[in-house]
Parts: sequence; C-alpha cells; structure tokens
Amino acid sequence: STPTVLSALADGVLTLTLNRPDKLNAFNEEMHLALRAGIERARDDSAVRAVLLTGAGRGFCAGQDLGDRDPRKGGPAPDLGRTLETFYNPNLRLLRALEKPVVCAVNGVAAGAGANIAFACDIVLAAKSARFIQAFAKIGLIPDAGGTFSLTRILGEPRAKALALTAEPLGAETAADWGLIWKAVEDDALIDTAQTLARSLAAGPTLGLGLTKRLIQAAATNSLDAQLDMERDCQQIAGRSADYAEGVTAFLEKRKPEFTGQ
Ligand code: T3D
Repeated sequence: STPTVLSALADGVLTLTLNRPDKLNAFNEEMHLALRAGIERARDDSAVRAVLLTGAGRGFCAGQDLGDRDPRKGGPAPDLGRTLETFYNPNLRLLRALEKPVVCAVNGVAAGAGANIAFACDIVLAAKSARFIQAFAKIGLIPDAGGTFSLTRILGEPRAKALALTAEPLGAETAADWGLIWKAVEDDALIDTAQTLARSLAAGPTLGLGLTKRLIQAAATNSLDAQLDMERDCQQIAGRSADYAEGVTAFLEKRKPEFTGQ
C-alpha cells in the first residue's frame, strides 16, 4: 500500500512528505507512526543533518482524520486524551527535542493539529496561498499538538485567543508579518527555497546548530541567570567540536568551511 509518509535522504536532508493527498494529509494512526519513525530516524542516523517536512498535493495537513472519529458509527465517545498521549504528543516532543534543524514547507492549507505541527518546526516557510486554521473551535475541541503553547508564546494572548476562538483562517503573509512563521514565498518557489535552505543547514555545524536550538527553546522558561549558565555549558561543548576548529581555520585561511557535523 502507499506509504502515508514519504521519506527520502539526499545531501544530508531527510525529506518527510505527509502523503494522504486526497484527505489533505489528515492524520490517521498509520501516518502518526510513519511520521514518528521518520523523526526517530532523523535523530538516530548521523547521515541526517536536517529535516524537511512538507505535504503531498494541494494541502499541507488537515489535522486529525475526522472520518476515524465518526460518532454516527456508534460506540462510546473516544478518549482523545489518550490519542493525544499516544500519537500527537510523542511526535511533538520528538520534533522539539531533535537536535537537528527542522524546516517546514507549508505547501497548502494547514488546519487543526496540521497547523500546530508546522509551528513546532524550527524554520517555517509557507506558500503565499497557504492558510493556517485553528479548526478545533468548529468541532468543539481545544487547540492541541502544542497549539496553546506555540500560539501564546509566539503571538501573545490577544492574537492566540482570537485565532483559537474564531478558527478564522490566517494567510501565510500575515502569519509571516506576525512572526508565526519565517517567510511566505511564491507558491511555485516554495519547494526550491525550502530545499536550498534545508541543504545549507545540513551542510552546517550540526552539533552547534542543535545546541542553539536547545538554548532558544529553553529561554522561554529560564531566568537570565539559568540561561547564561546554559550558554556557558553549551559553548564549552561547541568549543570542543571539530566543526568549531574547522570554522575558525577556514576563516583564517579565507576559504569556505567544510563541516562534518561533529
Ligand atoms: O481526534 C483526536 O485524536 C484529537 C486530535 C485532534 C487534532 C485535530 O487536528 S482536530 C481538527 C481536525 N481538522 C479539521 O477540523 C479540519 C477539517 N477540514 C476542513 O475544515 C477543510 O477540509 C479545510 C479547511 C482544511 C480545507 O478546505 P477545502 O475546501 O480546501 O477542502 P475540502 O473540500 O474541505 O477537503 C478536501 C477533501 O479532504 C474532502 O474529501 P472529499 O469530499 O473530496 O472526499 C474532505 O472531506 C477531506 N478532508 C479534509 N480535512 C479532513 C478531511 N477528511 C478527514 N479529516 C479531515 N480532517
């Protein structure tokens, strides 16, 4: 059967493509597990030095497959706390803990958990025609997949609440103006732009980039003192890396560095 997530490694970039295009790449259990396997591979395989997450077809991801939640099929109400704990939350935690850069190319509509998974990635590019929708309010749910965390941290309460309570679609250009994503790009330039960015990150000093990600994510909850201590400890590690020695040598020799990720 067709894989629900396509996975391809080239130039140090592991491209993971959500692949249920006739459902706008909505999540079923198989797609959750396939995405998890992809992120775990990115974590465990030293040949992977950056991840590019995108969607097949005209959408990025429409969140939970509601066909798998049809109340008309009868039976007790589903335990959605359990499905978050089993399927969504592990992937969110893995993405945030992955000490390699994750680029997200939002190729089309990103709704519900689909939007919030994009916001958990490190650098988000979106096609100008893409929209982000906190669709949960339309079906009586709360924004999950880290949405209440990322929207509030990134946007503050006024915009987070308006998006979550109204489920109003947010266009890619406004999302970029608001700082919710990195850039909105022309639709036909999206994949090239995202691949170029991911390749250049994959050729970078992976260890240092991973520590940088860890530090920036920790800043939201650390005091300045704790953050300064953490910078000290991470810089100590970075300063002992082969890529730091190469970076400084290349600078002094006026040539391009060749990083190995170590
Ligand atoms: O359950 C749990 O485990 C808890 C976790 C929840 C996480 C969540 O993400 S809850 C939120 C679920 N998602 C939504 O509520 C979004 C539902 N989809 C939409 O509102 C719209 O499809 C979009 C705004 C995303 C796109 O609209 P449009 O007009 O561009 O496309 P469309 O015609 O609505 O969709 C195209 C097809 O995809 C269509 O199928 P068809 O008619 O061609 O056979 C549509 O049914 C299907 N599709 C879209 N989203 C979903 C879906 N099928 C199942 N589940 C979906 N989420």
